[in-house]
Amino acid sequence: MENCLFCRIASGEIPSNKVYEDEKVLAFRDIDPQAPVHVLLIPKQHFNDILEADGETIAYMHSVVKLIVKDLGIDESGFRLVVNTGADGMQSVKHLHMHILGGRSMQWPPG
Ligand code: DGP
Repeated sequence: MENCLFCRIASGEIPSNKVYEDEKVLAFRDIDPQAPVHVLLIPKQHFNDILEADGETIAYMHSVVKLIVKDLGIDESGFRLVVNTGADGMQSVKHLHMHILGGRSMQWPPG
C-alpha cells in the first residue's frame, strides 16, 4: 500500500534490521526498543489492523512468533506479545504488527 511505512519496510524500500523473513511475513527490530528484545512481526500483505486481518494470517504469524522467540532465546524466559489496535490502543502505524518484547521482566500494567 502506497505511503504505508511498514509496506515500504516489507518491500525493502526502507531498510530494517531483519530477524526473520519469508514470503508472507517479515520480522525486524523496533526502532525505539522498549526491552532488550523488541521485534515487530508484520504480514507482507497490508491490513490496517488485527480486525481487518484473516484468521489464516494470524495463525501463520503465531507460528512464526514461536520460531522467533526460540531463535532469540526468550521462549523459556518469557516474553510479551502486543498488538496495539486503534486510537485507544495507541496504534501509531496502521499496518498490522505484533510487538514481541522480552529479555527483561515486563511490568503490568504497561506504562
Ligand atoms: P505501534 O505504536 O503499536 O503502532 O508501534 C509502532 C512501532 O513501530 C513503534 O514501536 C516504533 C516502530 N517504528 C516506527 N517507525 C519505524 C521504522 O521506521 N523502523 C522500525 N524498525 N520501527 C519503526
